[in-house]
Amino acid sequence: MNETGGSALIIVDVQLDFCPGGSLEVKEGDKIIPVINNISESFYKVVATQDWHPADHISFAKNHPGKELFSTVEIDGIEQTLWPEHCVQGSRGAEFHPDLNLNPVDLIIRKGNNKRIDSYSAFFENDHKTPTGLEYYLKGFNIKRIFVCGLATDYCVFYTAMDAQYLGFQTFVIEDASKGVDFPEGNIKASIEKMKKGGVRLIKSEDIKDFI
Ligand code: VGL
Ligand code: ZN
Repeated sequence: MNETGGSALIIVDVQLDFCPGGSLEVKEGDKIIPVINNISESFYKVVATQDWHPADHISFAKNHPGKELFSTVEIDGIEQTLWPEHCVQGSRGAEFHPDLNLNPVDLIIRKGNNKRIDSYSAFFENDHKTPTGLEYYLKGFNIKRIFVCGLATDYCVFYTAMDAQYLGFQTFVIEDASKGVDFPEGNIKASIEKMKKGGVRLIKSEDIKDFI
């Protein structure tokens, strides 16, 4: 913490289902874990998010008979991608990867626990209105800069970073501490472009000391 406020790290969804062997695996998703462990002790506050769905969650294709995996449907006016079943509350796949160092984590935000609505961002559900409370937590500690990393660059990292920037935090995405699903193909690149356009800065973990 300094006179210009503090810096927080948000570690997004480093859970077994998003790592190799998981039901919604991100290619080489586990490779970012040592990079995250290497930097997480440098921040004033560290938040980890955990995707945490009931088994009857609307984001699971199996809960929409006749619909294909990865197709989209509209629910309450919100476009929803239909994913394989993942991060079911209390399941092994919902656990953090055992190699992730949780000791520096101050707060765990669980998201996606309302069966009617998905929640990619750590700040709001996908209606972009219902808050998780994280904004107030971070503002309560005078956090001004947010560094986002984790899985997946083109979904939960993307929406978390865009919301952080929108909420007035100076926002950074640590590229080598994040990995994407790239669905549909090209989505990682497109997401990075959108983040840059929105004012989010993309940095490398070795450079955090220049911004923290
Ligand atoms: C995520 C799809 C569905 C993510 C979560 O963590 O990026 N993606 N649920
Ligand atoms: Zn999910």
